[in-house]
Amino acid sequence: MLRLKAGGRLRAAIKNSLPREGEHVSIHWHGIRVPNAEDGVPYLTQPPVPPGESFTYDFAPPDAGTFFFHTHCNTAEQLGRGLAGILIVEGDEPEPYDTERLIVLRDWTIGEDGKFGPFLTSEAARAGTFGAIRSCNDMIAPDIAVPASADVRLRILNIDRTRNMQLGIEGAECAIIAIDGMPVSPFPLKAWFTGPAMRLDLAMRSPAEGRATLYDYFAPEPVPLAHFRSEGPPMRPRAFDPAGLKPNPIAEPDLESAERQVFSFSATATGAPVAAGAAVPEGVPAILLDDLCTTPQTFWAINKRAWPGRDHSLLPPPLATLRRGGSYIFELRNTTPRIHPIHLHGHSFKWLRSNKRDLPVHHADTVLLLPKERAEIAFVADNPGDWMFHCHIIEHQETGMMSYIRVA
Ligand SMILES: [Cu+2]
Repeated sequence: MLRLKAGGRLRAAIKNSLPREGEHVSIHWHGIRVPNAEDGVPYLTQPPVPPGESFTYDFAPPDAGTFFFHTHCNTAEQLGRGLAGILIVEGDEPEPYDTERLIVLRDWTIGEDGKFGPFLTSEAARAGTFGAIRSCNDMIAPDIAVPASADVRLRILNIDRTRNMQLGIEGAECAIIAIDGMPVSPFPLKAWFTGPAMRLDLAMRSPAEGRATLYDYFAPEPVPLAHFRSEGPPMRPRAFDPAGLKPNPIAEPDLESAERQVFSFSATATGAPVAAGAAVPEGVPAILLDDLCTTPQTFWAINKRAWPGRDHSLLPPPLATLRRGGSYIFELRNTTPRIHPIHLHGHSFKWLRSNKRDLPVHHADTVLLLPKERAEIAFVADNPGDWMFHCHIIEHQETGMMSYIRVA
């Protein structure tokens, strides 16, 4: 975990010590509005870092909050094996909480033989490959000590490659205070649906005695992920009234003049790539691969274009080019029966509405699209460069549901 203060600068060198020949790496700073050259996407924003070589990132995060960083190369396997870290930017609390706990949720894909993998399976065509072992802070349902009757800030991160989680806490009062690191006016937590890469900051009033439990309800039976055990004398006798966090300097989109763009997230019918110009069989959606881009398997596409591949080489043209400083409304249409957490690099957007759910307006960098959902987000395209726009179920990303947006 890296912690720095808002306004501070991060200089971080990555050294590739991976043993496998050709296994290159990079670091993507998820949710941080970095300059494009620091965004850590091989071929798109930087050359990949081959074994034995180094690369130094240098930027000042403009926003406080809960973020993470991860490799953006061969992501299914590298993230699967654990190449990720947490980045906390401090400075958003007008008054400090009594204490804070980090809650990092993920699966581990480990077979009965005790070995990692496989990380990319035919499940890529469906929900993706789930790990056999679920963890919180690399432990199974740990017991986490907290002071009794205290206001505890929980920084919860879903850094799994595949798993969507409906998070809720039983045994304690909780309010959501930030989503994807971006503050919201506190509102009571009932349950909140998170996909891979999404974060949730909670204020929790710990119980006077006993314990509270964090559950994932998106399962046949609720799965306990962590327990919070109260210790010591009660700290706060008064009613729970959590303080909000300071807002981050996100530009406000002008919805009146915003240009609307529609993005359709779809599946291929056959799982086979269709080369550009090739005859498309009747009844099969035309998934056009860019000429240079070939892969054995393509299951997913954005606006009927697939850019598959584990290493992001063979760049297609951008999916869309936005005018720098312009306001945009993206309408995101999920035409599939699967859930897709759609992530845009370099920007924090505003959730506006959906045809399926009534969520409070909030900022985010990843939007969870439910099956057949149409959601609208808005933002100012104020960060110039080429920005990845992809599903964060990594197997969906690596089999086609990946593209990029140019801000010029
Ligand atoms: Cu997906």
